[in-house]
Amino acid sequence: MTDSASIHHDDEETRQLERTWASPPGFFAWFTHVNQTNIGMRFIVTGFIFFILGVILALLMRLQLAVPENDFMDPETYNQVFSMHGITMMFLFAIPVMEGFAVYIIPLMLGTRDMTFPRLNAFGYYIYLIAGVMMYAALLLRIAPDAGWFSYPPLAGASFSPGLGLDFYTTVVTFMEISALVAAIELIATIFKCKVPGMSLNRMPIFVWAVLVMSFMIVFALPPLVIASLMLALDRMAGMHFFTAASGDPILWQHLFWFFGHPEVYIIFIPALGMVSSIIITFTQRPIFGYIPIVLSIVAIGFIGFGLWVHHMFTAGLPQLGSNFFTASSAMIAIPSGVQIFCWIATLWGSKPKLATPLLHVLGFFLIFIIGGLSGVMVASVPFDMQAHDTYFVVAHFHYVLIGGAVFPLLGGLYYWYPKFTGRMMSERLGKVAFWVTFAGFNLTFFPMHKLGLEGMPRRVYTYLDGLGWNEANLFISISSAVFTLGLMLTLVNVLISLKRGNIAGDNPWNADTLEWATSSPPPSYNFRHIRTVDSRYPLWSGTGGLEQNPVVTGIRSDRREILLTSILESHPEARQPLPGPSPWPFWLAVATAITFAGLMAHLAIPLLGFVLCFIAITGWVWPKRLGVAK
Ligand code: HEM
Ligand SMILES: [Cu+2]
Repeated sequence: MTDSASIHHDDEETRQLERTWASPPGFFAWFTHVNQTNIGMRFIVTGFIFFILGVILALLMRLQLAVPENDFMDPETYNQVFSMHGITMMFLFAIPVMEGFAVYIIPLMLGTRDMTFPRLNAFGYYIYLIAGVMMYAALLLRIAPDAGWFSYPPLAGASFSPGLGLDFYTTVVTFMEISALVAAIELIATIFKCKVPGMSLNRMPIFVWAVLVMSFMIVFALPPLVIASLMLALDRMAGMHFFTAASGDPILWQHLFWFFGHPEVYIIFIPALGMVSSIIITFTQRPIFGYIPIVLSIVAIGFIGFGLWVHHMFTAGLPQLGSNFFTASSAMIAIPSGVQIFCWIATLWGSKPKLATPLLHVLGFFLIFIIGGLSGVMVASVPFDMQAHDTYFVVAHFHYVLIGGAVFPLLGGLYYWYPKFTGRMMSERLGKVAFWVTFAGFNLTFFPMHKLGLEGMPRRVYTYLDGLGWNEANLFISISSAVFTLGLMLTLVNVLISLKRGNIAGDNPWNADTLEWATSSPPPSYNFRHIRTVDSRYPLWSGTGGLEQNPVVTGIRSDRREILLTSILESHPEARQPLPGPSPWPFWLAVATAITFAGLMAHLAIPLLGFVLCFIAITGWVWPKRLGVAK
């Protein structure tokens, strides 16, 4: 392939690919983009913006709690702020950011040019964006939900929470879940059908496995929440009594909510585990120890994660036998988690790993997550939980799990994939400083909360009395939360300045093993010029020549958007699949869906109008036209 004729041919085809896959320029055209790298990056950036907002709300809470009997915030404002902190972190930050990383990276890891349903992908993003903006508009207008992110009735019912706040919860949260579900379905289809030939299931990178399990969990965990919040909406708006009065049952809400809520934690945590594996493989420059045990334990966590939800309800007065069962299943989750930790340690053992910032974050994750796991085993036991429930002990525990288990790996993943996203490296020096400040600030903030909890400080209180012995710890925690935030801000600064000043990364700066590093950084709109087959779990490492030696798939058209579909298990080529190009309709359908849901809060006729608008948008979306053949 060195004669000038073929090079000339190559250039011609590259130009054609560029034309075919280009996203049209201009402000209005922005709303028509569907390429997976565009949409994935939007999820990531928007998710981090909501993270910043969530942290700001947390700082406001800590400002209020810094001293006893503070009147910086009135109780109502505090309730909205703490509810929005939880809602933001769980719904607007953690799931979308994880899905954003997946949407961006998975097709690259699989070696394909895009996802299976690009327009659906764009639709999911706009749903998410509109839902987030609506929630924050409600907060600015002081009509945000104020009964916590779990919104238990009867407190969340119409008689104790009149006004629009909880209506926002029941309608907008439901609406927002469409986005997560859409992305999950898209990821499952892409992982099963778009792997490059030769990438059989047992050669898929662990991150891909993790995203697959996360996506299945989303598909099974979110519908109960959607149904529960619709029932709550009916209670509130149509005078029904699913959760209140003699005919209803508030415990039913708790079951439905936590049947979603506990898996939700794993939905955030499992992709983070995948990131950890990717980072460990790359920085030890070794194949992972125990690929199959790791994959099996990720799958096991996915299953067991659905059998634990009642441990959030030990104080609700459930039968003793049931509680015992859920204690056992909660403790059981430690087994697959332990298997993974041992496999990682075995991979690291004796490998002389390079202590770059991504790996530092992984080590930070180990430490923090183990502490969170230990306090988890403590609260999994009913007698202990009777004491600790609804105290700051639990606040400490779940921040150890959520921030340790998800945010630290995520920051590691950010440092790791930033060069792929932007073509530039982040500063290692600033990255290390940021890591240590974040790590110290985190522990100084959340560790003392264990003590406060054991001393009886309840959670979800807007203030506390003087003389209870909680003053010093609270002041200390509030100051530490500023240190923690400072660490996070250093990473933000690093992200921003490296955009312009970072060293040029090249295709594969870390000498990593997976296919996303086999294309330029940032990837071209068509992801890969040549679709190459793979013959190992570590395609960029295997053999002497690596990927360059492998046969190329030919026959995929470059004059229209087209991807190769392969079989699920063995990844044999099956069909060529044309994909739709840019379109404004996903955006308009998202707007119409938003009108349908939000309209519920104002008048029952508005959703009817919304249905008509949705119908129009769907018609536009599916209107047949010739698949855009680039001239
Ligand atoms: C600067 C970092 C953070 C600080 C200082 C912080 C602080 C707090 C505080 C003071 C509460 C209220 C506890 C209560 O009264 O019950 C809280 C609740 C909560 N936080 Fe955070 N947090 C931070 C980051 C996070 C992150 C990254 C997540 C998730 C990924 C998270 C998830 C939650 C959840 C789910 C709640 C429960 C809200 C509720 O009860 O409705 N937080 N946080
Ligand atoms: Cu749980």
